[in-house]
Amino acid sequence: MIAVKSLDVQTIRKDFPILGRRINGRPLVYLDNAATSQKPVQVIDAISAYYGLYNANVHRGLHTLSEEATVAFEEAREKVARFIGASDPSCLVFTRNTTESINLVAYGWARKNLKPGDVIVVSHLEHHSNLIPWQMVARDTGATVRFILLTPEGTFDMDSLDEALQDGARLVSVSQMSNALGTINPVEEVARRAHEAGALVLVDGAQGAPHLKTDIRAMGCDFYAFSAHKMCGPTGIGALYGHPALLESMEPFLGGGDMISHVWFDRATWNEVPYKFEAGTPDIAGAIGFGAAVDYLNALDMEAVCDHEQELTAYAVNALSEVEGIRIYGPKDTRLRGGVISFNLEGVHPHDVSQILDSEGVAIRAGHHCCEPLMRLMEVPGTARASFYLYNTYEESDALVQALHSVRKVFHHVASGRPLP
Ligand code: 7TS
Repeated sequence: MIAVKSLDVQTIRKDFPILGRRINGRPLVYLDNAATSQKPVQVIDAISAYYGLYNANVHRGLHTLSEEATVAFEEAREKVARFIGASDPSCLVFTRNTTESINLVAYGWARKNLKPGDVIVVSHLEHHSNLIPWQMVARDTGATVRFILLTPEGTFDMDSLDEALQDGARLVSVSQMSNALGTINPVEEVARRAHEAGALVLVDGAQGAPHLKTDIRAMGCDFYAFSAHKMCGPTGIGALYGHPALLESMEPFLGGGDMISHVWFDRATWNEVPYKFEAGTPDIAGAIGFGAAVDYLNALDMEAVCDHEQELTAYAVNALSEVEGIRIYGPKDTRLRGGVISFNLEGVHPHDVSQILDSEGVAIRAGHHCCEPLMRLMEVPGTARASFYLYNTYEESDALVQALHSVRKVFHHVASGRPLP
């Protein structure tokens, strides 16, 4: 596959100061991007400029600084909305992260609308943040949660979606891409079938927005949840896109300043969307940093980002397959997966893999990746997970493979009882 516009990774790397670090005497190889991405200097500078030059609260003061901060905050909303293909920025609510965005739908829409007999459909590979809120809604409303099952390779079994959609489905909530297996899910087709059955669709874009060119209109979802920190932006800020009519009809999640229109001692009326859902002083610096992050990604071109990651992943999967005793999870066809590779080494706990890799400067994540039920299905305590982003190189993939050979060597010696050379 030839990239429309290929990434100049060496130049990109210069934008990320942290990538110059050495860890345990080795150059940092950061392969924990599914947990959070690193931040380019453009984002760090945008946040610093806000605090250093025009720090003020938004939407209230009539002084110059407050006006400047408000303009920057609202411009960020426009940029982020445009980034996911939403034409109307008022449909984009700033939240703390994907988790809060999903909870906003759970509190603002689901608790108000669901009743016994209603069904919420999620898949077996969801992150806890797209499972627990629905378990809680089910507990509080009497609705039930049904599941899309997985094929042995970790893709959606679409027949099980059709079954789950029968009788009472009101909401289907699925991830665009799995953080545990890397599977890119067919969200457009899920949305089509869900809508045919009369259900709304929420897409958890935590792993989608950072890595895949995303257009919520083409996807056909009613809600889209994502976090800035996985896409070059700061922590503490995320967003929920909602269909305008749905946001209008929803109850606020938090009450307080900014979310009201008028207040009496015994009642209040709500501000317009999206402010109705943004009680209290927002993360102004975070929103401005989020805007700078999408500027950065737009300048690179998301199709080029996606192509780079898929090519790098195909290369890495191929090289990793040569490591003795490795088991790689998720789809074999690398066109069906993003830059996440979950694996286990026979006889070695994933925590030990991660620790030995760290001693060689390679940062990966090990554990259940907030997908404990999926790990139980897979009958593993957890996996080791390498996850790529736009600044990762083929040499870094080689360093990962090299470090895994070291892991094998250490454990081979431990198993044989011989001292390490
Ligand atoms: N959904 C998916 C698919 C995710 O990967 C994550 C975070 C979330 C939701 C929650 O995002 P948050 O920003 O609200 O925390 N995933 C991971 C991970 O894989 N390792 O650390 C966090």
